[in-house]
Amino acid sequence: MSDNQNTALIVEGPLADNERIKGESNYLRGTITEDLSDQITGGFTADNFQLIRFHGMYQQDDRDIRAERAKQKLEPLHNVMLRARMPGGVITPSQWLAIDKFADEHTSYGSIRLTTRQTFQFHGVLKPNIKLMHQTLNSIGIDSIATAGDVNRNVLCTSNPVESELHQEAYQWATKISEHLLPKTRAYAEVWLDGEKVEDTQVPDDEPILGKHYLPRKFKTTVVIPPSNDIDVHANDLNFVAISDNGKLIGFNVLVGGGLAMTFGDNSTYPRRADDLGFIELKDTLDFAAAVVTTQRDWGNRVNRKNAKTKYTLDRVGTDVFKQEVERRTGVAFQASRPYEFTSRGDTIGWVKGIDNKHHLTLFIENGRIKDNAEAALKTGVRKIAEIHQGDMRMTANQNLIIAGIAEQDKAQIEQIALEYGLIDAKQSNQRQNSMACVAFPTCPLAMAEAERFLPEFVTSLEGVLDKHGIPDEHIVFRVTGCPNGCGRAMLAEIGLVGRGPDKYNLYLGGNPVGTRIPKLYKDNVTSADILAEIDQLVGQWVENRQESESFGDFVIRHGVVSEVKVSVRDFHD
Ligand code: SRM
Ligand code: SF4
Repeated sequence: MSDNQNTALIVEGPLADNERIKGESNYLRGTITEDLSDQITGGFTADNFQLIRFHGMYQQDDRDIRAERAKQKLEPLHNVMLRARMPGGVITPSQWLAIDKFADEHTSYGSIRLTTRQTFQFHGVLKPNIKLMHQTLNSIGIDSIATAGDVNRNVLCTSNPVESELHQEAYQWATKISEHLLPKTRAYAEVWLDGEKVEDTQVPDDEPILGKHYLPRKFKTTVVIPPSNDIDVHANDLNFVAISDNGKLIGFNVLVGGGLAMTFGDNSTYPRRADDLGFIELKDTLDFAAAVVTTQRDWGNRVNRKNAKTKYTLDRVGTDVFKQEVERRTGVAFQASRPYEFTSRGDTIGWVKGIDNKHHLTLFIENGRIKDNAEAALKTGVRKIAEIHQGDMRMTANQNLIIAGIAEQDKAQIEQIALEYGLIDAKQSNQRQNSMACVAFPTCPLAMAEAERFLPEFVTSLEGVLDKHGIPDEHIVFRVTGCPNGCGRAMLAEIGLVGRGPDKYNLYLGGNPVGTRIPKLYKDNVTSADILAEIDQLVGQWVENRQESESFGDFVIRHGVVSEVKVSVRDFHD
């Protein structure tokens, strides 16, 4: 819990410009429709640049060719990235076939990118194809409402449906929470799906939960089933930790205030673990979800966006004050937290058999990038599986893909396809399967260093280090993010790299394997070669001095290499 309790409930001062944009947007419409028909620019202008985010899109350009285009006096080649809303990451094979086709025909990168929040992104959709994209998705039951912007984002849920009944219940809650917290404006249908105009219906828009100005900042929610922490609760504003009795869900512990982003040089920003507020019964779930969201809506910092997330609200007003307000709004008191334990975090790659006798195959997808290239035709392989698969598919929060609910008689054929297209590869090390990077270059406008394109080769070097020290089958949770926003969740890794500039990273150490500890800065602004040398030396010390089954992250703290981050606001920057 925070040690910084000062009960200024509302931050006074001139509001951030995003507040004006939201307030003047007519419930997120802006002038997006006018911009769509403007042929002069390939991008969106003024406020619409921000507003399209609430509809699940970001304006981008290819940074690899930006300088060259500028030399030719051309505007950047604007396009959009779309992020779909897929609560719990569940997608049917027929939906997959449709998105696979769209990626081929209408995106400049021809790929489907699985994200760290259990959904997929299209990169490189040009303006003339944007409406077609939304209409194609709508025709298969997918939308991209509120996957970006100051709203509750895609709701995550533990991926592997191995305990089928419990997973089904948890997944249904993820879906219900997502629907409950979704913006109610009809702007999305009106702008992208040619839905009826609000003036014609005579029914005005209303946002009973989010309000006309929506939330102060992005908001992230999960439903997690211990002992797996595959969705990384501490990266999220609001978590419902499933508490079960004899395989039946009976309620949730509610964890609030996690988040990983920071800004270099601004010590008022930091990654923070979520606090456990207590246990609630199932029947109260939606009320508590709304109460946490509305408390953050009313108390979150609307003056400074850098300090606007729930984690900062908790540290500013005090966790107990926040908790009491949530109880006041629901009229229900939290009960004492029920015991639970996280014992794992990564996905279990390969086959598992569920308690319903169905088989689930988790495919490791490096950095979530599904594409055909010279080494492997992963995209074709997934398509071939989707063409015959009778169950469903699940995108994981570790950027992998589960082919779920496979009957015994279909197992061999699916395995055969996965092997043929490189989706199962016995040569992949545990280290590779427990390494992850954010997108970064060329599409991310905020990237300071490479991440996705950097990771594969660096992991090969890491494998070399483990091999040299005689532990080729072990792994250290390793993550890279191209800037301090932390999309690859390096701030929950045992070894985390955070991009500072071309081939320059900050090296953080000391997260733990189950993702309940924030790592600490060890070396600032170092090259990848220097980082590798440091890791080589530290792994040598770990192997020589570790206690029985002591993880690398635990070792570096016990050995005094870095100090432990117990309370972020106090320890992270000291
Ligand atoms: Fe993220 C912004 C990609 C998960 C914290 N993130 C971005 C943008 C949209 C850049 C931008 O604002 O223009 C990136 C687009 C890159 C691209 O070309 O695709 C981007 N974030 C991603 C994804 C695709 C990374 C990935 O490799 O999978 C993840 C998409 C998740 C999804 O499906 O919704 C992604 N982003 C995360 C996570 C991890 C998580 O949520 O588990 C975090 C850290 C957790 C947290 O929120 O604290 C994260 N992204 C950010 C931030 C910093 C927010 C903050 O609190 O300050 C930004 C920048 C911002 O919001 O201003 C950002
Ligand atoms: Fe882009 Fe930074 Fe997020 Fe990586 S961490 S995707 S570089 S915003």
